[in-house]
Amino acid sequence: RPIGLLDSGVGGLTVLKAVKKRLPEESFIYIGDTKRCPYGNRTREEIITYTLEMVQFLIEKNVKMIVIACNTATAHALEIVRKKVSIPVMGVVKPGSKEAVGTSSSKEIGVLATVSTVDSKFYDQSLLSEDKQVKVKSLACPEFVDIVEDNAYETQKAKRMVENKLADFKTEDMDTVILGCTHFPLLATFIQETLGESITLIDSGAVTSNAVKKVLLDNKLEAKNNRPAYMHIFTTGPEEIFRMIVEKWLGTEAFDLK
Ligand code: DGN
Repeated sequence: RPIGLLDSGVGGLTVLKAVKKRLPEESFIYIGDTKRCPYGNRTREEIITYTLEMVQFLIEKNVKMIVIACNTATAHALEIVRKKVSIPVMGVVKPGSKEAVGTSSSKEIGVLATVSTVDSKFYDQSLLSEDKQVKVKSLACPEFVDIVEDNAYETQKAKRMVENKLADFKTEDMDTVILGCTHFPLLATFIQETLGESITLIDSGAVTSNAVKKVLLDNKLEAKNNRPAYMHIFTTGPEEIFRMIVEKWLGTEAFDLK
């Protein structure tokens, strides 16, 4: 059975790529809710409803576990989804928080996320539950999501936008910044250039792959090696831009877009 991943759009592909690399023998079903993206400015109720719809879709595809590859959906719906389904469900906030607290020496950590994730204070709680001494500074960057969904994340316009947005973000002691939205790793080069080499960026997708591996092992759900792995990718929105981003990010041969 495949692993299911969901996101509001293309952002969760950054998680899919990392998990696929870590677990090449596994099969994957991905659903991006491009039609209703961005989730970042929506109400909690909307985010919960849409997330549950995608969960239902994945359950119908007979997935063996679900990764909510969206920080906004994780912040609002993780616990609700866990209560609804009988397979393991994980989000991206806890793995990212753990890694950030482990990485930071100063314990002053930045979080870049959507408006809704920042307002939920889910990262603050998650980071503080790892270490009570942590100081958190968050910034909502909704415009980063739009530029990624428009497939314009490698342009000069994107670079300038990141530079302007993050010009005053860093504090003197901050040494670690969480990319608290799964769209943001696509802008990681510009974010790193702007914040400078003294900052370690935490890509929650990359660290989530280790947590996925652990869940599979703990629940004896690893793929048996006797079937070829596949990657089926679905979008609720128009296919064209989605396909270009998938191809650029995952490679042309690797997937099957539905
Ligand atoms: N990719 C989503 C996240 O990680 O929060 C949110 C993007 C959005 O829908 N605004």
